[in-house]
Amino acid sequence: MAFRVNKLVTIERHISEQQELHSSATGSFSRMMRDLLLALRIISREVRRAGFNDILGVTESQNVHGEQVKKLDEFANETIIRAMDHGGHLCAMASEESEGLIEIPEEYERGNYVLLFDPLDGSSNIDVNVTIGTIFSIFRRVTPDRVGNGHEDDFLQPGNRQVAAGYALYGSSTCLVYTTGQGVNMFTYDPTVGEFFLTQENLQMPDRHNSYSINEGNYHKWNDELRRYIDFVKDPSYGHASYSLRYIGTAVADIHRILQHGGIFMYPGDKKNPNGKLRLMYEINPLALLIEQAGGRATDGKNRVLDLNPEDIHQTAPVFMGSKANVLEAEAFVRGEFPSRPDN
Ligand code: P6P
Repeated sequence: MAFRVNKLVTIERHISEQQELHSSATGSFSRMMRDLLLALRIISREVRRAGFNDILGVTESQNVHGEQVKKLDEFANETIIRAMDHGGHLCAMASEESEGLIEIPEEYERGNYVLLFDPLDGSSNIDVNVTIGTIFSIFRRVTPDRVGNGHEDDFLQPGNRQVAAGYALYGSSTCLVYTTGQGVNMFTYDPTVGEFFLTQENLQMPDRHNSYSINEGNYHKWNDELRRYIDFVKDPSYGHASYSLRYIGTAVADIHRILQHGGIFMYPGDKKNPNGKLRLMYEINPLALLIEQAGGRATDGKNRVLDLNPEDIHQTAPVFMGSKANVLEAEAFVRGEFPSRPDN
């Protein structure tokens, strides 16, 4: 479990202390995180005010996936771009809401990192006041010139090469959870002082928990192996307590619960969408890095998702992630290995 923190540590101080641990650090990453935090504070404010603003509801535009773009999506997208495009840390950005790469305006310096983000995950929940979040993923650029604009090659890297990943969650409070590969830390936002305070250090999830998170409405589209797993978790005659179903419809919120309490989240492939629905680069990869850093497991039902070599920035992938024992159990079903009921 995570260590609850009493000392008052702001995220800025935590980032600078982390930077001091790496003698080669130039401070560029710290300054990039500072700029991102500004965007997240502004998005959090707008989310909290959305009920009173006229930014609820939809715009007339659609994103690359044909999904109606809601006004808060657009606001979050623009806020991140405006906060991040001039700091000199990035050579390009990619967003769920933008089909192509987002270039750094020519008047600004380019840097050695690329940022991918889902500005507002859980769009379908915006108008019904259910938790939504912002997910981000950061890679070091790989293109040889390292001075010009970023290229698609800088983005199409396996998730195991992320230098940082995290999310902001706009729930009963706003929190930030992120990792740079040295464990998972959580910060809770106090809007009265405008600071994110460290609330959980080196978060480690339980190895197993009897809860599962999946859209059961897709049951008819799944293959028999997956159906048998879902039937199994609900059937105590196999000798386990029946599982609870928890599904918010905002992946980052479901994963936040799993990081704290354990369990398994699944968005599998099905007959209609064999590659699932969640996007590999800016939803699955960052969440999978956090899950692994917190002691969990994240696969596509067979292969570690962080080892998948992407071919397109917006590609989707099936995903099973959460407590290690739960994910391994689900993978056994996917392989066609079914347990027998204990002798009564
Ligand atoms: P469904 C939100 O739009 C999202 O991308 C994820 O955050 C969420 O887990 C999933 O879609 C919900 O999809 O098909 O269950 O409504």
